[in-house]
Amino acid sequence: MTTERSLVLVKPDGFARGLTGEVLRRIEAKGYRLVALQVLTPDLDRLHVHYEEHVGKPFFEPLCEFMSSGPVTAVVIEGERCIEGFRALAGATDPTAALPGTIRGDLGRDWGRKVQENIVHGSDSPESAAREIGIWFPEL
Ligand code: D4T
Repeated sequence: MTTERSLVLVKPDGFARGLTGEVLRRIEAKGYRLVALQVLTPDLDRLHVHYEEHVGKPFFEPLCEFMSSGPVTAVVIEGERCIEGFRALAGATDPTAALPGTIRGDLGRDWGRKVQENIVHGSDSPESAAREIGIWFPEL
């Protein structure tokens, strides 16, 4: 079986712009299932753990500040190869370079800030997904 779960975040920019429904629509239209969903404003402690691979990089603190600046929607999705599939739906990290047809390519842009505001996060491997789901949904 290749059924997987992935942790998706609609980041504060996507939430504030009213794009949560559009992101969820694309996930469901692709055929993935929603397993859990929560709206919350994450604190810095949680974000420091979530983004621990980026500790020490110049965008780490701006990234954590941005991510704690307002509500996000945290979602666990499920489906065969959904980790890779959601990354394809999301598009490249840089929303200017992200291809049209992707979430970031269609809906994102560069706003000239210290950190890329790129609407969504998606886990990048089964190991990351398991770790991140534990951070955001410890009850699962
Ligand atoms: P996330 O983790 O948010 O899904 O994004 P990616 O997997 O596409 O990108 P990432 O982990 O490499 O980066 C996390 C987050 O930091 C921002 N960022 C990244 C940035 O502002 N400048 C940079 O140079 C990089 C690499 C964007 C996403």
